[in-house]
Amino acid sequence: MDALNQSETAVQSIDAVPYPLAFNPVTTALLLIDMQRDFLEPGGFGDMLGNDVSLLRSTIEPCRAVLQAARQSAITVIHTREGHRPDLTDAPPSKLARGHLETGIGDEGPMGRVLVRGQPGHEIIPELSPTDNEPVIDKPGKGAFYETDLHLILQNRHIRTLIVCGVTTEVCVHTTVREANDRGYECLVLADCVGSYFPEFQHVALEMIVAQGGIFGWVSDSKSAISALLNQQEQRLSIVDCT
Ligand code: C5J
Repeated sequence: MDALNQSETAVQSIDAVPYPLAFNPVTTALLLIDMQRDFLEPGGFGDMLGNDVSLLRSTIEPCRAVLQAARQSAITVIHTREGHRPDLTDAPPSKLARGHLETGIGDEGPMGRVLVRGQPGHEIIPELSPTDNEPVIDKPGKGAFYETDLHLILQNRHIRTLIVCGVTTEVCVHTTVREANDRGYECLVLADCVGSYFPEFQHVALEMIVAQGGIFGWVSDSKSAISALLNQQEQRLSIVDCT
């Protein structure tokens, strides 16, 4: 048996609610959703809407630690960004009009045009910058599967399990987890790696995922995920050493 085939049999388990999740690192990806300056930094879109960005910024350090463990264990890492073409032709008029905002999508703000691709605010925060081999999915909607090639990329890599981090919990994380669930993926959401501007939404959104035996997936935390990822990596290395 070669190292890859052996690693394919190396199913691991992550402590989670409602019960431990079995995963195979070869068919698992870390999905980091919309960790963009527009949502997380002072002067970004979220801040301009009057939100307290510190509630989202508390996810940065746990996300950074999980990203590091994912890179170390060589699992697939994928980032997403919510945003639009500069001419806004991919933004539904309803999305542009909603909220009657003084500074809305496409308007000039302190970090350039709000949620427009190529603008400073649209970038992923420097703490979690993607590397060249980590696909970045530009999505026009809340869900990462809507009008993107995410499903194709995951299928090409035989991915079945998604470890999900990002913002915001009840909007783009939830929409993506629901989309993924309907497409047959198993989703593990890390509670300290997802953030909401509304503490009550954070709590309820996580409860909704695990209700009824895990109707949309599993919830765990960064510590458990890191421990499972690094543990499987050690085991794979020891198998390779023995060959
Ligand atoms: C929002 C997102 N909240 N990434 N986007 O508009 O959750």
